[in-house]
Amino acid sequence: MNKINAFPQALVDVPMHYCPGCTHGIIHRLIAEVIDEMKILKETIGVASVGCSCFNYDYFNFDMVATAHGRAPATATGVKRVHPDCLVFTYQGDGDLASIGTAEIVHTAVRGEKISVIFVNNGIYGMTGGQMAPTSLPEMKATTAPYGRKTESTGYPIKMTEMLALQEGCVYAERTKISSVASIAKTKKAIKKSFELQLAKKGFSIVEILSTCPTNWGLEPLESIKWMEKNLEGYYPIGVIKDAKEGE
Ligand SMILES: Cc1ncc(C[n+]2csc(CCOP(=O)(O)OP(=O)(O)O)c2C)c(N)n1
Repeated sequence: MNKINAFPQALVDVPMHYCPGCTHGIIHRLIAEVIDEMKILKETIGVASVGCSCFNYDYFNFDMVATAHGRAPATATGVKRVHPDCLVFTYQGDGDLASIGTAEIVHTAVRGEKISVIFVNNGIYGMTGGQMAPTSLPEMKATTAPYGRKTESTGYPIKMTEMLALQEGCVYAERTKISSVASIAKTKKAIKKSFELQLAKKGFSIVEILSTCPTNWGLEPLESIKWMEKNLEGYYPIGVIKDAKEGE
């Protein structure tokens, strides 16, 4: 029998700790497949941040660095400058990237650090129990916003990827989602493009991935996907936000 797909070398074959319906595991697999296809297992260094994915160094079969909440882009800056020929990426949730680490991510893009950022946006603080994140939608319920997010007192959801795309140092920014076979394939393509641009010594790039948190949203996994497409995607449209210019 012909094997059409093998377990990625870049992933460790152990059960993951994620809740049913969480998309972190799918995103890990996509990153691993891209690393396998690009044959860069020994030249990849990932930076794990804080949040549900903080243990992803147990799942990736390449070098990983654990860093403090929000500081992954700063850590990745140092790693990349010491290892300019390695592929360096951060893996960050929205609480991590858009709240505690806002300064780090903005200035890393401004400096045009040649790193890739995988930004997993589920609109909530997952690991710590479903608190409101800067990306939570208006009227979205969270444990710290039991009546829903009120824009009068907490402002509006932050569109990080659009903001980062405005910076000269950012060469590529795309938002994708994990909801279907087609959208998963598109997400993989975006991750690959970001990694290829980095190895071609272009600048900073970010792939924002709209994802789900069934546990903290209080929905079944399939309902979560529908909710994500109807609500999160309504506020954060998917597509290429900034494309790498020809010959850049
Ligand atoms: C400086 C600091 N503040 C707060 C925390 C607690 N904390 C750990 S994970 C987390 C939420 C992470 O949410 P997100 O980045 O959205 O990732 P998710 O868990 O949803 O994947 C928080 C607030 C911490 N570890 N360090």
